[in-house]
Amino acid sequence: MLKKYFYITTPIYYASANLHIGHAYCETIADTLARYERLKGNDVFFLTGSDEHGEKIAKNAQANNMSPQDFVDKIYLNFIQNWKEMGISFDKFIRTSDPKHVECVQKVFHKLVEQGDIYQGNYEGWYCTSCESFWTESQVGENHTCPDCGRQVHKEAQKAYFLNCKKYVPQLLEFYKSHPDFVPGGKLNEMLNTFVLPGLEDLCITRQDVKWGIPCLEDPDQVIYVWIDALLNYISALGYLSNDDSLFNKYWSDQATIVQFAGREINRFHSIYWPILLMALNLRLPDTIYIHGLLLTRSGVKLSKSLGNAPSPLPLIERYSLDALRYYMVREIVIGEDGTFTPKQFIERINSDLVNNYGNLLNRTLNMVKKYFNSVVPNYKPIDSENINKLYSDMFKLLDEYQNNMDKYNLTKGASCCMSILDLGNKFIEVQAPWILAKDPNKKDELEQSMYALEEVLRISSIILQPFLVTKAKLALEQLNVPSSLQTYSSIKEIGKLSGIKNNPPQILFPRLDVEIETKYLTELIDGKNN
Ligand code: ME8
Repeated sequence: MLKKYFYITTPIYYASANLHIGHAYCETIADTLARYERLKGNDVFFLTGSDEHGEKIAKNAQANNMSPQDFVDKIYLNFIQNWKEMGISFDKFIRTSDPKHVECVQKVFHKLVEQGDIYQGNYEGWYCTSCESFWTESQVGENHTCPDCGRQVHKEAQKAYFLNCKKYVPQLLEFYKSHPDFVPGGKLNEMLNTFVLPGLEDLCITRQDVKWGIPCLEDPDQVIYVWIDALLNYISALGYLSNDDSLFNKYWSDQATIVQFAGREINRFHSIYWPILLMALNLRLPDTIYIHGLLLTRSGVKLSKSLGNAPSPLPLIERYSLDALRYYMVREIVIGEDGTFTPKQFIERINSDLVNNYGNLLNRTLNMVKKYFNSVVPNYKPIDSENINKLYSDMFKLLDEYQNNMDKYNLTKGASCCMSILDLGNKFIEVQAPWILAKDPNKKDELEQSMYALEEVLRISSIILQPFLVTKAKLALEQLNVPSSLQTYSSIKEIGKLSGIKNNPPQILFPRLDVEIETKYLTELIDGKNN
């Protein structure tokens, strides 16, 4: 298979508080894709980081009696720790207070001033301090509230620099038209209808009274708007405009597939201003900006650090395992849509998919192979058995379906295809009833090939479950004792090579959860945070 280059990014997280399960969701889906592409043998560069400037962060630092830099240095360590515990396999963590990033942003600013895309003017408008966003009269409506967070906005007037967005609207519209999958799932329409088609305003990209930000070298009174600073992380992280731009040339090139994830509340910045910035810099645009949904409380409010209603993922990992939490997020929360972390659903999903479907199939298969064949996988040979042949052909169909879905970033359906393959295995056991075959010497071949087929079902499903179950799928492959050459994606359809392998002793992958006890525990944990 031809190796492809993938550049996958998550938004960078505001360094203002502890991470919560909403952030963990965003990071998990991007990480799942990164692991899937690596599994396929592709060359992936996966970026995440922290957004460390702006008024909000300066205020938080002050409230903690710290300098902004000391404050973000501490938060950054906390982020790294959290992502390690979540199994996030990033290749680089970018910080916007990194001098290399600062230099890149200043160079971009200068370049755009030189070429006339940034100009000086006066800004008067409605400002939301919490979102650090300016809004127009029509956007704030009669009640003067922020369209993003609903908080009260106030009027601000100041000398400022503007990005000439209007100039790029025709090019932007042309790009949207010729790249219908740029922002998939119909997520572009709202942006088009609300912001672009009514007449996009030029964006105010400096702030006069904010001190904690990247200084604007053209004007010592100003700092660069936090969103311009933040968006540029995606290319500064690769060394754009630096002495070493080798990563940039590799991953921001036409040979790479660029996939960027962002939550729906920051869609506007990613699908409008980010492309405009790239167009102004004469750089290629990403292949896909994937706008994901948000985790909400049961009363429909966004889980958010500023509202203080969001639990940390860490106690959930400690009690239920990393894989259980990651799997639930990808499988249960339909990608692209909003979702709610629901205790009972969580427990039931883990029990039905991971304990019953996966863990049980593994356990039953290993025990039967132990009982009938002393744990040695029988030799493979094709036989004329309708059930066995159907099992293989149904499994191959699902494997193609898995790949089609994963290639379109439909991770929820990808996970569900893995479960359907395991379902096939479980139903096959019921239909074949190996315990009956074992009593009939004429059915020796059928018994051997049934056990052989189950070993393949488990090998194949464990390989493709790895992007979701980052530790347990590997453990299953170890219990099966699959050689590493047969754990690869390229070997996935190579049926027949497990003959003679001795399975290792079975061990429980996922312990069964008591629905009542665990639902109560989780409800208390979440209700402590949630209303
Ligand atoms: O937006 N459910 O930072 P952030 C799902 N720094 N995803 C959620 C969520 C929830 N309840 N709450 C937050 C920022 N997120 C900027 C980004 S990028 C150049 C700058 C997601 O810390 C949110 O949608 O508020 C976003 O994608 C990410 O977490 C970071 O949010």
